[in-house]
Amino acid sequence: MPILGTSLLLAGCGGDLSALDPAGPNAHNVATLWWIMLWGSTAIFLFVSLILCLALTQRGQRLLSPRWLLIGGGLAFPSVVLVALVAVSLALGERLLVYANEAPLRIEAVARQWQWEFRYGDDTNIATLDKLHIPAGRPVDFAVTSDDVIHSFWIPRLGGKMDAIPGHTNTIRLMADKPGTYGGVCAEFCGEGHAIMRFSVQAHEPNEFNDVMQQLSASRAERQQ
Ligand SMILES: [Cu+2]
Repeated sequence: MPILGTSLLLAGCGGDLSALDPAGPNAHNVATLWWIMLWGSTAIFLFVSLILCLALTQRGQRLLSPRWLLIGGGLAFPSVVLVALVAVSLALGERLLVYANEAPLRIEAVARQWQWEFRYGDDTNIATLDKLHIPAGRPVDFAVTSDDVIHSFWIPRLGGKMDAIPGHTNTIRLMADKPGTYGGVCAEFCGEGHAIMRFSVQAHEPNEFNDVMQQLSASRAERQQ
């Protein structure tokens, strides 16, 4: 029954904003750490519950001396758990910078109340609003900044968040494993329109991505005429 309950609960963890449904290497590392922490904390909770049950049912009998309870439960146990957790998170954190054969693409992500503007490459004038196009299988360096207040750039299925700070540029490298549509949000409260400050991400096959860039460039040139 608990397993069925857990499965039903986790069935609600899908969707295009779910960090538990990773679609890129960064997000895989984040999700792995999340699962390790979930199962680790479950094991600790069950262990402590067992000790509590023993204490309540075996009244009058001393299973461990207070000295050993303090050293084992107060020092050794948390030290082992915390050192293991730090080691795993450092190892996973080291793998957050994705390397691939191809050089990363650079896209500027500019936040403002309450929309996202994406500017592609240094030498193009191509920009899109609330719709981000990326090539699948190639790392992308997002140069994240803001025009007004602090926002936060987050594509949960591709990786962690990055603050968008006015007058400052932060860079985060993300990659989509395969073509698809993913959701993006502002993850920092930024005013009354914060809840609707969403964008969609379309990851294309590399050739298709180049076609989209050419189409955007052509329609921009047309508009300027
Ligand atoms: Cu916001």
